[in-house]
This record gives sequence, structure tokens and C-alpha cells, in this order.
Amino acid sequence: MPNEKPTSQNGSFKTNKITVVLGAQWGDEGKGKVVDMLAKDVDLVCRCQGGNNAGHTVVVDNTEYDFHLLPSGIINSECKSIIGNGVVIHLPGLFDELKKNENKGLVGWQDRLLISNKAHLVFDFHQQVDGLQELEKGSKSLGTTKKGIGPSYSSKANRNGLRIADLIGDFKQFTEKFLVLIEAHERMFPSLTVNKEAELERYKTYAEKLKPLIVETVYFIHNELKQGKRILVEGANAAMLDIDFGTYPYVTSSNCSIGGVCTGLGVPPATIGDVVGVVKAYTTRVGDGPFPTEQKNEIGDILQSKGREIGVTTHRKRRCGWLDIPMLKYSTILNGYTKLCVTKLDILQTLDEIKLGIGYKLNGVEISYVPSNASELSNVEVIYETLPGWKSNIEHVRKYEDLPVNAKKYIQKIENFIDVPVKWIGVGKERDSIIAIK
Ligand code: 2SA
Ligand code: GDP
Ligand code: MG
Repeated sequence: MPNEKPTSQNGSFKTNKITVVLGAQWGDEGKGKVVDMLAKDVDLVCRCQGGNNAGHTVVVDNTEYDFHLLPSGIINSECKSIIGNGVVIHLPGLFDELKKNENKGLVGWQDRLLISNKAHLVFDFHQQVDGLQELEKGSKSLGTTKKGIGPSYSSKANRNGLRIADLIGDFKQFTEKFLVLIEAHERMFPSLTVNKEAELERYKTYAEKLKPLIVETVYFIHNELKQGKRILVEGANAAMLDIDFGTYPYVTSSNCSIGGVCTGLGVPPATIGDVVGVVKAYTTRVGDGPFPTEQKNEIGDILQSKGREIGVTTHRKRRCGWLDIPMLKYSTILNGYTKLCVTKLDILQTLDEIKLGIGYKLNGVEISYVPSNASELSNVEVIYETLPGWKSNIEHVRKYEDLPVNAKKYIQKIENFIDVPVKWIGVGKERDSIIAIK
């Protein structure tokens, strides 16, 4: 855990291992809250992938913060926050987010926020393109957040994307590259409307505002590790939205599983210690794509309304269903969780019975894997186990022993199926609404 004493590693330098927090389902498991909880014991909180498609909520003393590009550790005055090279940054969004949080009481971020000069930029036109692509797909749309994430990562892969380093370097060269990038997109999307001059003027101002925040984050993180500093990584989105391992094409455009930590920060795998999988006590998904345990019925409506399952970025209603064990097992294989945090157990407290998806059948035959093909995954039949509910309020519970017996049984079932210890249980949205298990 983050507060462990420095240990020898690789024989090369003394270091604490990095703790990683990852979404184990389709996102919105409550990663923000978990990061906020662990951030009190660390020196550095880093985002490694995604952009302002993410929406991470932290509730402190009745103030609700929603973070999109800023690491959730930013409200902790004792630790620094890094936006790593793997993140795609929409600068107008970043500065709006800072302003909004300043209005909620955030102070001193200028001394705590560091941004990689290798991070790619998301321009407004990338967001327009995101919208146009969704429109073109019609009924086959992905349900993106339209934050320009896919188009920006496409520019990166296409090697004509622009990075922070371009912006804070020679502005003449930035201008040339920007115009090349825009013109390439105008050829592909003739309806695109970009006021190039105004955009360049705007970015000139951003460049000056950004300069004090920019560092070579690879060296910075390496040096922090060498000094035995404690580092926490805040994954965004989740395993089933991973571009390689998720329900492609209904995924985001980054690696939101463990590999994205190494590529998105420039840290070697041996520096990673605990991997905390954040698991919502049921499942939600926002956007399109297969969702085997989805409940398009009264149960789904109860989970949606009691769980206030509304997108933090787009305000879309999230689709809801039962916990999906085959999917969680797959996500565990990918990420190698060493600890689990089960969140939102309180949301199940009114139900007479709770179902757990424990297996899949495809064409009547039981299968032991999550199909890679989206249409096959849409056709799986879920095998359920039904457990009795506990029908009592658990929001005040702070000790595992004090949970109702059926709530404990539910947690034990998850632990047994996944074979990873559950170390925390969320029973409310507030910072202290958590049960820590020794
Ligand atoms: P994109 O915009 O290209 O990344 O969208 C591709 C898919 O990824 C999903 N996605 C998300 N799923 C859950 N939560 C996310 N963040 C917001 C939140 C979502 C919101 O915290 O609630 O407000 O709607 C997130 N971001 C991307 C997206 O729904 C697509 O299925
Ligand atoms: P993230 O994207 O994984 O950080 O999750 P979101 O912030 O998008 O969504 C999680 C929502 O659940 C937020 O509104 C949180 O305040 C809330 N939340 C987190 N943990 C709990 C919990 O244990 N119980 C309840 N009732 N709400 C929780
Ligand atoms: Mg979210």
C-alpha cells in the first residue's frame, strides 16, 4: 500500500511501489472516491490515459467535485498531481475545469499540477469530428462522449497530432503543424467549420498559461520513485472500455487496463505494486454496446434511480444491470488486481433478492470466456445465481462485522468468484462512507 516503507526493487534503486486504481467494469465504479481515499497517504497522483471524457466524483464535506482531466488527488494539498503523456488534453476544458473547482474552493493547484510535454492536444475540431462520426454511423453509433477523444488519439496514431511540447515550443512551427492537421480533417469532413486564426490566437494565450506547469514527467516520476516517494495512479474509464481488450468497437480509444499505466506515464512494470480493482456492486454502462446482465426492467430502473446513475460528463442516464462475474474474472486476468474495492453496496439495500451473473451460455452451450465479437457477446445468455437481500440500511456501517449477514454473504461470493481480497466496501458517496477490511 502507498504508506509502506521503501523496499529494494530491481537492485537498482530504493522505491515504494506504485499503487494503481483501475475501473473493473465499464466505468463509473467510483474510482474518484477511491483515489481521494488513498491520496491522503501519497506524494503524487497521476492520470495516465483518457481525457475529459472521464468524470470522477469526489464528495468532501457536502461539496461535490467532478474531475475530468484533473487527477482526483488535486484537492489534496499535500500531494502533487500529474497529467501524464498518455492523456489527451483539451486545454479549454482543462482551464474551465480549474476555474470551476477554484469556485468550489480549490486553491494552490499552480504549485501542485504538472503536465507532460508529450501529452497530445484535443482541439475543438476533434470534438466536432467526434460528433460528425457519430452522426455518420447512425444507428450503429458508439455513444461517445463527443469530447474528441477518438479523433485526437487517431491524430496521435497517424503521427500528425500536436503535443504540449509543440505548443510551448516555436509557435511558428506549431502554427504550420496545426494548419496541416486542420486541412487534413477539412478534406475528410467538408462540413467542418474552423476559425483557424481565432483558434491560433487562443492557443497562443494557453501556451503562456501552461508553461509553468510543464515538466519532463518521465524523469520527474523516475526521480520521485528513486527518492522513495509514494505514487498513486488513477485509471480513467475501465477495462471493458479498453481499446484492445474491451467490447470493441464499443470502447474508448485508450488502454484503460494496466498496460496503459506503463505507456501513459513511462514507468516500467516492475515499479507497479498494488493494483486496486474498483467494482461497483452491480453493473452500469453509459453509451452503446453489449451488456449481458443489463436489466431493461423495474430492477434496472431502481438501480438507475437509487444509484443516481447519470453520466458525470454528458448527463446521460446510465444503463444498469446485475454484477457480471465472467466479465469481472476477465478484467481480473487483464489487470491482475491485488485488492478490490466494492462500491455502492448501499444501493442494493432495498432489494428483496439480488442476482449475480455467474456464467455465460452461447448457442445453448456454456462458455468459459468473454466473447471478443460484440454481436456474440450481445447474444450470450447469462446464468444467474439468486441471493437473498438484507433489506436494511447500511449507510452508517463502518465495520465489516456490523454488516447484515446477507450483505457479508454477497461480498464473500464476489471474493470467492474473483479470488482477490475485498479490502474496502463503499456504503455511500461521502469521503468517510467506506468500510476498510483489515
Ligand atoms: P469516448 O468519448 O470516445 O471515450 O466514448 C467511447 C465509449 O466510452 C464510454 N465512456 C465512458 N463510460 C463511462 N464513463 C465515462 N465517463 C463519464 C462519466 C461518461 C458520461 O463519468 O459518467 O458522462 O457520459 C466514459 N467516458 C467514455 C462512452 O460512453 C462510449 O461508450
Ligand atoms: P468514476 O468515474 O469511477 O470515478 O465514478 P463516477 O464518479 O462517474 O460515478 C460514481 C458515482 O457513485 C459518483 O456519483 C459517486 O459520488 C458515487 N459513489 C461512489 N462510491 C459510492 C458508494 O459507495 N455509495 C454510493 N451511494 N455512491 C457512491
Ligand atoms: Mg465516471
